[in-house]
Amino acid sequence: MVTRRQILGGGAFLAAAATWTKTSAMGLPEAPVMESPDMQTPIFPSSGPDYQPVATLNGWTLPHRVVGGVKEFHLVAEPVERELSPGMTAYLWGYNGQSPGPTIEAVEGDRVRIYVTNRLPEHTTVHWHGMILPNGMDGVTGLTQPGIPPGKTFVYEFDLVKSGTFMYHPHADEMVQMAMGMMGMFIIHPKDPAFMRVDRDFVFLLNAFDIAPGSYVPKVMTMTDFNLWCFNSRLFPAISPLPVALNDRVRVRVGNLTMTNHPVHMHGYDFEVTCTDGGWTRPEARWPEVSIDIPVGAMRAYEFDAKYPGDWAIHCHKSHHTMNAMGHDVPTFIGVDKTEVARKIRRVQPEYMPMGNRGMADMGEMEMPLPDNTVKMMDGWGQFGPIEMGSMFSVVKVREGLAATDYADPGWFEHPEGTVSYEWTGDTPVPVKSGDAKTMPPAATHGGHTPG
Ligand SMILES: [Cu+2]
Repeated sequence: MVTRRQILGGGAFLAAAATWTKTSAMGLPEAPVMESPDMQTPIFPSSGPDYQPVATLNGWTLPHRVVGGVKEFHLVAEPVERELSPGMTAYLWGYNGQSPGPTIEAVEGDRVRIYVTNRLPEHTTVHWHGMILPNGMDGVTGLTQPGIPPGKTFVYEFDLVKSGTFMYHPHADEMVQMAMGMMGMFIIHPKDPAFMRVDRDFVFLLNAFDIAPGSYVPKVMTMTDFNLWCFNSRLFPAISPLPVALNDRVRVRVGNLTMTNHPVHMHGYDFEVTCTDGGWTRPEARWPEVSIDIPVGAMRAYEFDAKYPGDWAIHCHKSHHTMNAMGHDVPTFIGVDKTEVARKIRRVQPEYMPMGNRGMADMGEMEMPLPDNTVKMMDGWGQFGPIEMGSMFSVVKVREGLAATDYADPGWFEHPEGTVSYEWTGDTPVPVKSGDAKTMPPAATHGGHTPG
């Protein structure tokens, strides 16, 4: 009788085989799938060094397991249906049910093993943008590895040698796969929990699609003339707000994987870039900003102390990027009297509505029939009326008394009496009282905030 030992022919091999068997029995790590496009509550660490987890706008963090001290993750590259906004769904490619893929979070010094299963109709790879790792783990098809064929699973394994904000995306048929929405963020928290500690840490990607109104699949050949400009594959007013407790130290990390730069502007504060995808910015190398240009293929993180309560807009400052699906070859009619021509057209087309002779703000409240699967050019209602924005726009909501783990939308800001711009009616204005922490405070009364 031939024994198993005789076939394997040696104790060492047997030991190896046993190890293999054990790993095999564990199988691939679970590959969770996210159904919802809503922002999921951050996952606080249950072991290892403490850190403040990130909140991904309209996104989530990929759970992991630990095997022999290695953090194991499982990404599945696959076609997904992503709701860009209620009423508009895109057929994209992404990871684990969503585009962008889930945010991966780990800690400096960790060793990670990331299984990547390819369920796309063509090969793919994953490139870990900004990371210091062995060359063969860099994920460039043909250069550092063969493409992962459809149906196969490849393993990436490396040590996380530095903390910071990184991205992941394919380096295989890159133009198509990124235009289809394949990308995600990779956050490495510092090993020292006190280093660069914040109370709220938001992260999102800037991405763009060209999807004709009424259709579902992005045109992948488009180079610059995209019509949907997104925060994390989502369009305002469907983008999560950024809820912040008064006096929180806040970080906002923004990655750009579109084909153009985006000057991200936040109202109500000045702030400083504290991190790029190259690493943390030294304090002596920072300067105050209110708009931060995010170059193509780059990440910028900025920080501020949330001293001023309110609903503060955060948006791309290219005004075309705060408009949803629109045609750009529309002539300008400002100042043109179209009354007579409209009267004539209505004889044959009774619903005809002349547009844009006073500007285009009317479109914010206009109820027009839309083709299936598209969104209004500008949308969103605030407590004072239509916001007339779309696409790359959201609101930082700074509130007194928000619980540290509360990321729910706190609703609209209740403005203290006398602090809202108003119509002049000929009376002598009453001065707004100062010294109240809830109003825009003068320098001496910064809401009692004590640094640190
Ligand atoms: Cu922009």
